Amino acid sequence: MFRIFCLSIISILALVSCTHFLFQESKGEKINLLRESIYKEHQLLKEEFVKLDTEGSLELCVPENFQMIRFLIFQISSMKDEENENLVINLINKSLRRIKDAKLQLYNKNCVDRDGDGLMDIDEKRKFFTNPKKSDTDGDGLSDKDEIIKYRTNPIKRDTDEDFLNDGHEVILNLNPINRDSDLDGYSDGLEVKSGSDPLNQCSQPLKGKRFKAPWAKCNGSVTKHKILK
Ligand SMILES: [Ca+2]
Ligand SMILES: [Ca+2]
Ligand SMILES: [Ca+2]
Ligand SMILES: [Ca+2]
Repeated sequence: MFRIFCLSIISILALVSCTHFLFQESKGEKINLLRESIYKEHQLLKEEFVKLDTEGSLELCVPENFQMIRFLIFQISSMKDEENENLVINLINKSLRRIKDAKLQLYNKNCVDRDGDGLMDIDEKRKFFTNPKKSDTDGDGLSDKDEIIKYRTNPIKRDTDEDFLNDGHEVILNLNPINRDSDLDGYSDGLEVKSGSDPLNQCSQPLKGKRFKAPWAKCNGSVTKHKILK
């Protein structure tokens, strides 16, 4: 009887220890699998980020998001061997959400416009070569957007038509900033303003100064000459 009792006890102990061993092993495997999947996710995250940022578009479109993603990836890299899988998973998920959001903004052309001139930083840098931190890059009084869309002037050149009147001044005077001789009388707008003649009237002309080659617009009446002011 005692022998049977002893054998039962030994069997139970063996079973408990075996179960404990199996449980430990499966827990270890699970952790290893989890680590492996985290590592893979992290690799994919880094690859996607590098691919998106190859041309620097992401940073130009969503700079704050970009900085955060870069920070999160750095954090994840420095943590992946530690015993805090849950935190790493959270960070990876956070990064993936940020990347998804950044991609969507880039795709929808919903990028930042730091100077508020209506042109996105990414276009100012890549297409127009204007300053994304200055709404009026050339300082002629016209915003970059107005120069590009409305007046068709050069946003990085104060005097687009080179008539010695800057673009903003011409707009104020109702002159054509992309035609150096708005009234087509042969005298440049700059010369007319300097001499006191009317740059919008063919019958009002400077007394002296260079005249462009004909043909000129005709004056219906008599011409008044104006002396160049010093
Ligand atoms: Ca802008
Ligand atoms: Ca301007
Ligand atoms: Ca001009
Ligand atoms: Ca003229």
